[in-house]
Parts: sequence; structure tokens; C-alpha cells
Amino acid sequence: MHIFPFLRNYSNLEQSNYLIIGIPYEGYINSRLGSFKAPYYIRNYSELIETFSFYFSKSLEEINLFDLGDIFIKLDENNDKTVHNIYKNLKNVLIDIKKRYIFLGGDHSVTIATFLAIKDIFKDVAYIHLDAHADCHDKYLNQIYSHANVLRRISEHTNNIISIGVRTLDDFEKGFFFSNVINIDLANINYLKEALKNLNSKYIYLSLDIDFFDPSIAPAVSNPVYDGAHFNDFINILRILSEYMVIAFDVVEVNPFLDYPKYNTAVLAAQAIKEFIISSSIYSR
Ligand SMILES: [Mn+2]
Repeated sequence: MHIFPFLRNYSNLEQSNYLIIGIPYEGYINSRLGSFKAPYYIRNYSELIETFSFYFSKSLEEINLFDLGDIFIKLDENNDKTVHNIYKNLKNVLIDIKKRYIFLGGDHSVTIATFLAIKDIFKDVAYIHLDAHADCHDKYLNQIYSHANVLRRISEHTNNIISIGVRTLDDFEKGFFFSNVINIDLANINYLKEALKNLNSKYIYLSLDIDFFDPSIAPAVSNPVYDGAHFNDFINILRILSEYMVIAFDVVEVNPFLDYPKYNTAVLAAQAIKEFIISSSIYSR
């Protein structure tokens, strides 16, 4: 049941072009627990979002969305196994390659499950990582499927990876990051155009860790890093990507417990989803 469908959208499953799926899961838990609650809050605060996009001169009213609600998660004592369970479960849900998919995390570990499930059906998929962090640890606190391993695990399944906005690194991951990932600085977002020309994937998966944004606009995250992106940087990325077939998008790491009482980070996530849907719909197959 979806009590708060995203943007109060009630169109039907068959006609929908975009499917929204919540994944209320958080793996490694530190003192800043909370991202498992984000799907509920992002849906709830999406009610504040108006439908027309000034950036892309198009309305959500022209696009059919359907919110499937939250996926069932079979929890295991071992976090890696739970992420694997999410992946297996998604394979029952992601069956239609005519649709595009939007995932509401959860922490960033859910992207390992969603990317792999998407790649299983679309095959030829590049990965774009919007994040303050590189997420390139091979193992992190004995886990291989945690929020700190996302880019590293995905790199085992595609060579086409672009990272934008990384501005902090652990010594354990910097070697891998600098030698394996196309890294785009926030000051050079236009370089994305060149980087995309050299990718030869048919489809793109775009992952937005909400800490990509500056903590002044996205304060409710587990690991804030200053000197981050502003909303207009995100819009510029969407403008460039609107010439490509982006078939999946996720928003992860929104922490509602740190967002109280204004929930501005949840509102930012809902706005990012709105603009993603409208901008990506411009490119049709
Ligand atoms: Mn991340």
C-alpha cells in the first residue's frame, strides 16, 4: 500500500512510464541512524512540489508515474546478505524494459542491489555517481555491500563509470578511485559532455547520494561534507543527460531523523526526483 504516492500521482501501473519503488533499508548503522525512514518522508513532502518545471518547460502532468510503494526486504543478521536479498527481490519487480525506474533509499548500499537488478534487464548500463564520497572501499568494516563499497562493487560489472562531486577520500580508496574512475569536479560539470561521448553504453543509471549537495541545502545526511553542489549544478547535469537514455535514478542517504522539524532535505530529494523525471522524459526511445 502506498499511503503517500509520490506527488499524489494515481495513474495506473500498465500505462506508467516511470515506476517509483521505496527501499527502506540501511546497512551499517552508526549514531546517525535514519535513512531507512526516507521513502516515507520523501513521498510525504513531495506533496509540496508543484508539477511544472521551469528548467525543462514541461509538466509532470504529461508523464505517467506509478508508485509501487516499498519493496519487501528480507532482513538477515549479515548486512551483505540483506543487500543480496534486496537484489533478488527486485528481480521480481523490474521486468519491463519499456519503463524507467526510480528508487527511494535507504542508505547508499541499496544502489548495489538496484544497479545490478537494472543491469540484469537492460544489460548495457553505464553508472553515474553523484556523491561527496568515492564509495570505493573494497571492504568496509568487514562488509562488501555497504554504503562505502558502492562504486567499487559496481565497477566489477561495468567499465563505464563517471563520478561527479567527490570532495573527500579515505587513504584506503584513493588509489582505486584515481586510477579507475572518471572524476568530474563540481567546477567543471561541462566536462560531463566529453566524458559521455567516450562512453559506449546504451543506457545510463544515475545515483544521487543527497550528500552530493552542500550541507547548507542538504543538512540531514549521515556524513556531511562542505563545499558541495547547489541545485543548479544538479540541473546542469540533468540538461546534459537529457540527450541520453537514463533508465534508472535513485536518491539515497536522506536522514529524516536529522531533518526534523523542517524536512528540507526530504523536500530537496522530492524536487530532485521531479526534475529528473521531467528532464529524462525529453529523450524518448
Ligand atoms: Mn555514497
